[in-house]
This record gives sequence, structure tokens and C-alpha cells, in this order.
Amino acid sequence: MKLSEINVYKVNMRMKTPFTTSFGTEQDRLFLLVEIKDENGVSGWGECVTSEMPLYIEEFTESSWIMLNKFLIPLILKKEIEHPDELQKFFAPFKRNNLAKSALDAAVWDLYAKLKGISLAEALGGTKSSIDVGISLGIEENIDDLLDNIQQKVDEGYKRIKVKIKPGKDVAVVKTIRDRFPDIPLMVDANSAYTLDDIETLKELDQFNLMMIEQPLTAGDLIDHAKLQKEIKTSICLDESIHSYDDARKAIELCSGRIINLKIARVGGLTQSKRIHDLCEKANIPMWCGGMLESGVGRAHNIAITSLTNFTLPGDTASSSRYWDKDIIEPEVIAENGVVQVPTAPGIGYGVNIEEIKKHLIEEKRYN
Ligand code: OSB
Ligand code: MG
Repeated sequence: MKLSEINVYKVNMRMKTPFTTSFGTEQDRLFLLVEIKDENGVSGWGECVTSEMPLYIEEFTESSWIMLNKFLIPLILKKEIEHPDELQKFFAPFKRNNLAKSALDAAVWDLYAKLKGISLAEALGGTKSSIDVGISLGIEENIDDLLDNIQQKVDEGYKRIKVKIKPGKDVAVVKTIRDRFPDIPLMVDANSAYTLDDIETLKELDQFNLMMIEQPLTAGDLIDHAKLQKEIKTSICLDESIHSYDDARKAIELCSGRIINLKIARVGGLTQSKRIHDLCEKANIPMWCGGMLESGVGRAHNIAITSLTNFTLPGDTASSSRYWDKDIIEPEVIAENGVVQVPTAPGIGYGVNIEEIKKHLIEEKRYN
């Protein structure tokens, strides 16, 4: 396939409700979309899931915009390749910037599957025809609002509820949730807000029968996570700590946690996601697919990767309507009773609505 034309779109989409984590609140999603066309005009799509500010990860929308336009797109424009894995050798000299690399990788994978006439899930080696999903709920000022949110999502059938925590909004919040919902599959996500000095607080969470605690400590702290995991019964799940195959390998070797949240973008795309999937499968480390408040484009890629066998735990890929009044794909992603059907049409299996993208467009660049 020839990567004949590449378009990058900077868009701003407002979510229905603000989303609050230990690192901040976001409602306007300023992110990038990438479209790669072959010589016959067939399009593959990818999403660069950055935010306006580098709070979750060091990349942010303006940095990835520069990374893509100045460095990454010129490397691959007009190149003839056989398989998406070949992008790795082009990207290798440039350090990290995984969210930007992932957008191109994902678009090339979509294009590749479309040209083969198979679904992206099949191209990746996925075998599940449907995936189980949970939902991630932000921190609320008022605990009754959080309880109402949980009740609503439990009623909608989501397979597990994840709530965000931070120091001062942890043990008491989880206790209130457990008192009201004694049996729901429940987990918490700290987004790196704690240190080993907080070990007593983190131990207290053991009493609530949580499925896991996601990323309690700083991203680089694989050793401290291993120390913590020895002291608490609840399984640690790593999110921000895993940027590469080697991060996953080291985390497994050090016993820094028992579960991995895989985000396609954080590890630099689908080729790397598959490698990490296979590593975790061999090591008996269960996985699930995390979310970055994606539009339908990124959501479609998440569904495809989750069709692989070792994604044994429900992920964060909720319905489009949980985030958007109107998504940019057709049909929208729908979780029915916590189950999303994996599309069988070629590529991501959803149509991309250019007219809808135009409504949110801030800036675009075209290369051909
Ligand atoms: O830590 O998983 C996270 C959203 C933005 C940045 C980081 C995270 C999240 C979520 C939301 O938890 C997942 C989603 O619904 O897309
Ligand atoms: Mg997380």
C-alpha cells in the first residue's frame, strides 16, 4: 500500500459532562484525527488522544501537532509498505511521543485491513465477536451525585464500575459506595496520586473487595509499586507506568502489579499493543483496554484490540453516548448490557462522518 495522502485535523469536541480525575477536570476535548489515503483514495483513520494540557502524560495536543507535522508525517508520506509493522522502523529514531506515533499507526492498520477486505479485529488476530465493557466515573464534589451516576450505569448493565480517587476522596467515598452497592464489580483509579507514605490509606482499601486499584503511584515507580503490592491484598493494575513492551516486561518481572491496563496510544499504537498482549498472555497477566475519552475513531480501535483473547477483564470502552451528544462515527458505539459487538465490516468497521468533524474543526493540514 502506498501512503499517498495524509490529512491531520485538530478538533475540539465538548463532552456532555466534565470528567474529573486526581490531576484535573476536562470537558472540552482538544485532540487530533489522522486520515491516511492510498493511491486509490481509500482512507484509514487514527486518533491522537492528547489533551490540551500534559497532565496525564507528557504529550499534549500542540506538542503532538508539531510532532506529527514536523517529524512523523514527513517520514512516512509517499512510502510504499506491505504491512503496518513496518512503521516501527521509521518511528524508532524519535524518542517516545507515543500518542502521536499511535495515531499514524492506527490509521495505517485501518487502511491495511480495509485493503485486505477484513475487519481490523481480524487483521490484529482478534477472535471475540463481542467484548465486555465497564465504565469509568470521575470524582464528584457531592457523593450523592456519584451514587446516582453509579446507579444509572449499573442499571445500564455495565460489567464493572471504576471510580476515580485522590487523597482525601478515597476510603470514605469507597465505603459509602460499598454500603450502597455491596456486590457490584468495583475498582478505583488513583492516576498516580499517592506515594508509599500513603500506605496505611491504601491498605484500608483492602476491606472493600475491589477488583483492583489502578495506578496508585507515579508512572516511573515500578519498584515502589512492587513494594506496595507486597503490602496490600488488592491487585494493583498499571496504567501510566506502561509505555512499552519493556515497561511491561519489567513490571511483570518485578511484580509491580498483577493486571495491566493497555492503552493503544500510550504504547505507541497497535503493533506494540499486540506485542504487549502476547507477552502478558504468556505471563498469565490479565489485561483490559483503557480509554482516553476518545471520539468514535479511537473507540473503534479500542474495540478491535479488545477482541484479542487476553483482554479478559471489562475495559473502559463505554457507549459513544456516555461522552457525546453526537459522535463522529456511524453507527455510534453502543454497549448493550455492558456488551459491545465487534464490527465485521472492513477496517474499523464504522463510517467516519466528515461533515460532523467539520463542525468541530479548529485547523487542518493536508499532504499529498
Ligand atoms: O486513567 O484511565 C485513565 C481518561 C483520561 C485520562 C486517563 C484516564 C481516563 C479514564 C476515562 O479513566 C476512560 C474513558 O472513559 O475513556
Ligand atoms: Mg487510569
